[in-house]
Amino acid sequence: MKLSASRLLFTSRVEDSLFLQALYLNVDILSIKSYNYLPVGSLRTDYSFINIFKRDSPMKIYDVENFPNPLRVRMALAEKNATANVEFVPVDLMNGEHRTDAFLAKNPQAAVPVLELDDGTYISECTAIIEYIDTQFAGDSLTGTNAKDRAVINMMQKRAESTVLDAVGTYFHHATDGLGPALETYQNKEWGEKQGEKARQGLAYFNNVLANSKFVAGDTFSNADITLFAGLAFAGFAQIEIPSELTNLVAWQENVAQRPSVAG
Ligand SMILES: N[C@@H](CCC(=O)N[C@@H](CS)C(=O)NCC(=O)O)C(=O)O
Repeated sequence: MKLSASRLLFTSRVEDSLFLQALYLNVDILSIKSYNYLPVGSLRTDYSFINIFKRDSPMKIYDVENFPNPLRVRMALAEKNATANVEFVPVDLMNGEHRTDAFLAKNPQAAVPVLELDDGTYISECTAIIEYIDTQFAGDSLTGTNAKDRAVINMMQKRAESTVLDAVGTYFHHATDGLGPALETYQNKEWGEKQGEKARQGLAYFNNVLANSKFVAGDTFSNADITLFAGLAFAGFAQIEIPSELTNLVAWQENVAQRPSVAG
């Protein structure tokens, strides 16, 4: 868990009450140091410095770094300057940890990422996790702030997800070796190739969209851009080439790659 140190100055040395307040504030007390500035016998005005560790956020994200869907959530967190507020729990996906009963209790879909809140709620699906992150942290909105923007972002995000990211994913799992024979227990090469074709059409569609707008859902960067960017990263990994004539798409990808949330 990410912790941040703080030091508080309290007048009036009532340590029992401080411990109660610490409990209420969800902080851990490390030490208390008291100073008597006035001689004993005079009106007591003692001071206590109390060193605390504040639990910044008890949010956990179960994921695999550098995988396409986890990338979406990590980009959203970075866009909101909130990465340090989350504890990342690595899932040993290549050895099938995501298919164990313990993980299926968190996400019956056997997939990462999964967000765990401090009350024990598990949230899967990147769109749901990013919606939560977007409303929980300050900064430019990734999901829109009015009815029209929210609807347009939602629509374009879904298009990027189904026609690029998920289509590439199906191509990868069915038409290539995917994650290897231990995990790819059912493969349908023809279906995979068909989804690869769908992904190529999706890329051409977004190239047209980006001829007229700076970002996928309009003038501002949004969750729709995050999904498409992760889709292109997955396409590169799965060796689906982005045709160089899709100049708008290539320029947009270079532009997004320069954002601090990607470039670091
Ligand atoms: N629609 C899900 C997709 C999640 C997903 O497919 N994650 C991949 C990693 S990028 C996974 O866990 N795959 C497990 C597997 O293929 O067995 C989301 O938005 O989170």
